[in-house]
Amino acid sequence: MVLHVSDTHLGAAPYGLTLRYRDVYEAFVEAMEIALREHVDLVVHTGDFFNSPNPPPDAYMVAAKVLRKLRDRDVKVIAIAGQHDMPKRRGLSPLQVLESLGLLKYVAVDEIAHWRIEDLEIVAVPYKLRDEISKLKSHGKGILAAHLILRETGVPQYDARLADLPEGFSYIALGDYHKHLELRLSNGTPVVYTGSTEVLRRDEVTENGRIVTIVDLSKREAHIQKVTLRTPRPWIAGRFTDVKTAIKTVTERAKQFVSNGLKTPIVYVELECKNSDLTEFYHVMDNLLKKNLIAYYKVEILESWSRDFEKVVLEEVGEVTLRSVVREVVGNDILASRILELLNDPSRESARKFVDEIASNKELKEALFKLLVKTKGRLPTRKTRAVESRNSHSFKKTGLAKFIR
Ligand SMILES: [Mn+2]
Repeated sequence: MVLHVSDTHLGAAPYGLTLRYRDVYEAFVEAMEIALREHVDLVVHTGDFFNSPNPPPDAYMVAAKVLRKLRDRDVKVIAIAGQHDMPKRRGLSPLQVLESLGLLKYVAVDEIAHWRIEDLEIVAVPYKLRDEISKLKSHGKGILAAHLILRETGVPQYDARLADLPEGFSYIALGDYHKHLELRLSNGTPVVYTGSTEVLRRDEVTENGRIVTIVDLSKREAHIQKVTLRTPRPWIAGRFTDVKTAIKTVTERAKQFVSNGLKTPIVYVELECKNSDLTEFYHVMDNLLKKNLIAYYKVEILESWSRDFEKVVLEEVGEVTLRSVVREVVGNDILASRILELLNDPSRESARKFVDEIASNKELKEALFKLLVKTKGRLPTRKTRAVESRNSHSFKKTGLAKFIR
């Protein structure tokens, strides 16, 4: 039996919160303890073990404690480097530190590794070598482990397509994509992103929580079983047009999580409402914090007046480019293109050329004079000001970030 775990990101502190820093460690520990509880022979970690190539000492301590336990029970652990636990320019990966301490035996960082562990053949492809994946082959019962993004995840910048993956393996374990996703090759081989053990960004929140995958390779076909972790902090995320509904939903769901013995949730809501309705919302959230029913809340306010305003402005302005804005403001095509040239190459030499040309060209001189009178030295016109206000007012973020230890 094999436990597939991924993207544990030890040392990460989502939102910069100490609470979340701890959550990341706790989820990792739970995932690894499942390996002991389920008596697996092998743990396959598909990358981003650490959140950075220079993890904090705490991250090493947490990893070492768990890995020692697994080693003592003769559970083998393979780890491949993702982009997070790989130095950007030079030096070792923290995985190699664990390797040199004898805490990890099977590590793939700079090369594609081929191991035979009992009757299993394992090929491990670190992030750095991800483009080589289509060339690989299995000669028996095998696992292919890699850290890369498949097009099938829906992530715009992908590394490979499902169809690029080689056939011949019994199970393909993937990391990098943080949501749990099960795919199959055309011959039926399971291709699994088991997902990260904690939520690092809001768009990683899933309905069914955080998952590790147990793979049974004793039969001809791999049998996979999902195990949901209990330590990851639950989320209440959503968009509401009505404060009363938002309050009701958050309160009910928070109580549910807590009475089920889970951690207090993170609340992240987008509200489309008037400013005046917010006092009540904040009041209730502060109360939930005080009663220890939620851990943290964040609210984004989308005011309805600003949305209408935004629509009008967009229709009026059309496509905005620097060129069109400058032309609009300056009111003279030749002067506009000279100014753009100067912006492109703001050297002393081009400035001198610009001044010389204006001094010798009556039309340009007049255009510049008109511009200075029109704007009294301030350049933006009504339209450009509107674009600026769209950026600075329409999506007003109210970050009342609070959390209780
Ligand atoms: Mn990751």
